[in-house]
Amino acid sequence: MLSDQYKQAYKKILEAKNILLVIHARPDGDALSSIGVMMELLIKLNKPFFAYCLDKPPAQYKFLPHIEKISAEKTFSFKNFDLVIPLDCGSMGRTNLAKEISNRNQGQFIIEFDHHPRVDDYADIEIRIADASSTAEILYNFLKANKIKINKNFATGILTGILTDTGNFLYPSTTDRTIRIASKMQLLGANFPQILESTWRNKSLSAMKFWGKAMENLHINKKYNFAFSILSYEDIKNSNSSDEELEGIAGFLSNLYGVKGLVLLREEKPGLIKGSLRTSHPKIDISKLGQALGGGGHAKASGFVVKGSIKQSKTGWEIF
Ligand SMILES: [Mn+2]
Repeated sequence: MLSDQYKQAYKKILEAKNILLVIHARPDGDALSSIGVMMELLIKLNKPFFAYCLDKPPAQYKFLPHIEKISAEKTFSFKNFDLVIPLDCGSMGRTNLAKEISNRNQGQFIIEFDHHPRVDDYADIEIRIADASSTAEILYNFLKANKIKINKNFATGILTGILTDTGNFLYPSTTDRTIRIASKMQLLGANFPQILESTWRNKSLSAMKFWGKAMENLHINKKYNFAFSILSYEDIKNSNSSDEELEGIAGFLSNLYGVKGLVLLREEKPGLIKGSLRTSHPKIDISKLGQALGGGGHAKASGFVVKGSIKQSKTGWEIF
């Protein structure tokens, strides 16, 4: 039972002496909110912890509680932790601690909080709800199950994670529960307009023009009733757009009516193509296509990376 897992996880946290928190590389709003919620809890409990992420948080998230405590440097000794908590990581590889986790000592315990479909089975307590909107939503359940009072910092983190991972309630992962929790978070002090200002109404002119480029290059393959758009390395190089902005474009393009799904292909570095897959079709699990191409993700939002270059030709686009 999940509620038992929440209680066991909390018991382990209360017993732990030194805790390592980790989120995925190139962190998004949900990952940063989730680690912020966990830091708020550990600070309240007076627990020593280290918060680690391979990459620095994007500047737009500086409003999140405790975000300045996240370190992108591995300045810790892994063996000194008796509890490791990966949040929103998807797979062990995305923690950048796969080696350490695989070779961990007996007595080093792992509690995983995640809403991605399972890739690796490595946690001692695995709290995974693949149809939750966000890891932040799962943390709400966790706080609730353990009767922890939700203050403004918790509420801000939980609402930010929900908003950023659902594209502000647009994606099919938004359920009645998600909206109910979001509404509670606002009542408990989360500032919805301020979160939107920081996470959504923050597009630069060059970013907007870049979105225009993605829309201009949007096509529908009639045979499969599948939409695609392309951003070449040249486009990306000139745009200065962050990974999250690019994901946002894929989310926006998925508003296209009447298609089964959509792929946004972009050459991020010369010779490396990233694909973002989206569908809002109730019967399609697009993560299967993502997995077939060596990637992963969710049923409605998935992605992959392949080697190759994109060039525009007279007849369309060529990938080689
Ligand atoms: Mn997430």
